[in-house]
Amino acid sequence: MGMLFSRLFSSLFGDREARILVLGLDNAGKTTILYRLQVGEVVSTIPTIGFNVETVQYNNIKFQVWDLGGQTSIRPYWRCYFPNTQAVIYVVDSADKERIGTAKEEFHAILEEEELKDAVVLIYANKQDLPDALDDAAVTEALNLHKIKSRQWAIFKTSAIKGEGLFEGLDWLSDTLKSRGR
Ligand SMILES: Nc1nc2c(ncn2[C@@H]2O[C@H](COP(=O)(O)OP(=O)(O)O)[C@@H](O)[C@H]2O)c(=O)[nH]1
Ligand SMILES: [Mg+2]
Repeated sequence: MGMLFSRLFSSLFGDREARILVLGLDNAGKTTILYRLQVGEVVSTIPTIGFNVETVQYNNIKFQVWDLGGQTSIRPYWRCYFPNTQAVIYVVDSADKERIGTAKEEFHAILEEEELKDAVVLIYANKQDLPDALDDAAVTEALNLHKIKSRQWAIFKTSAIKGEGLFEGLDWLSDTLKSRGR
């Protein structure tokens, strides 16, 4: 995995510090994905304001993860993490139909953040191994992805548990960032 990752990401960002945010509702599978990628040690920190941020540093690329939804009072503090973000990986529990509406609202709220306006967006329709999971077309519809204008995005079916689809998504991300000269 480490080698594959090098191929995907080495020299992609030069020496520049880059950030990839991995976001989504709690229980979507974000932490599982972070461990699945096996690119480094996951460090968990709780800033004074009180939300849990998991970080993996891979060369000059920082992957950072936290849960969306819940407490609105801490949201302004998320902005500390937005500068230098090249990409957002948005993880959806495709089997959680009850909360897919919330997942959609949180997603579009994140896209409206000024400092994330240039970030490309990769959506993982996760938990595809569950029998009642929505497929990528259904998640596209549920999240209203076609509403996204002037931003590159793609959706991939994944199973973090089985390790499926994750690298296909990262391949797209890598190609997309490369074509933008980043
Ligand atoms: N069936 C299935 N379960 C998953 C998948 N990804 C994560 N999970 C499970 O979903 C739960 C929440 O995962 P976690 O990574 O902690 O979600 P987070 O809150 O987004 O970080 C855990 O019990 C995981 O084992 C998946 O692709 N398929
Ligand atoms: Mg987590």
